[in-house]
Amino acid sequence: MAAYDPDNIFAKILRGEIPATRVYEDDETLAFMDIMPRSDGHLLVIPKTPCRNLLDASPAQLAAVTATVQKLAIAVAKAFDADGVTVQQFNEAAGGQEVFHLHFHILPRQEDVAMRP
Ligand code: DGP
Repeated sequence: MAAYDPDNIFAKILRGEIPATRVYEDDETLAFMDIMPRSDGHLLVIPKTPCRNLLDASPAQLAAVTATVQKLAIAVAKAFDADGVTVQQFNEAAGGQEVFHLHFHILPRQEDVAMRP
């Protein structure tokens, strides 16, 4: 597995070098809107510390990120009056990962509405 690249897009968002619509932040995690939403309310949750993906995560990073994922999945489901929530996470290019900083997708879902590609 390649090393963590500190110039990945999400690291730049963390440093405030590129803009993002931030929706939640605590000491260990940040959440912001996905720039290419596949459902209304599509969020991304990331750790504030360097981590390439799940295969590279420490137990502490994972605990912090998944706690935020659960908190925001509940909040966004309520905010969007969702019928369900899809949580997705990709690892390495072969696993569908495009940005190499650990992130979880939170996608509020409605009955009979397909996720956009
Ligand atoms: P993946 O690594 O396959 O989970 O996809 C990365 C996701 O990150 C994809 O849904 C689009 C989103 N994304 C890519 N660049 C940016 C960006 O500059 N800002 C924001 N907010 N989201 C981005």
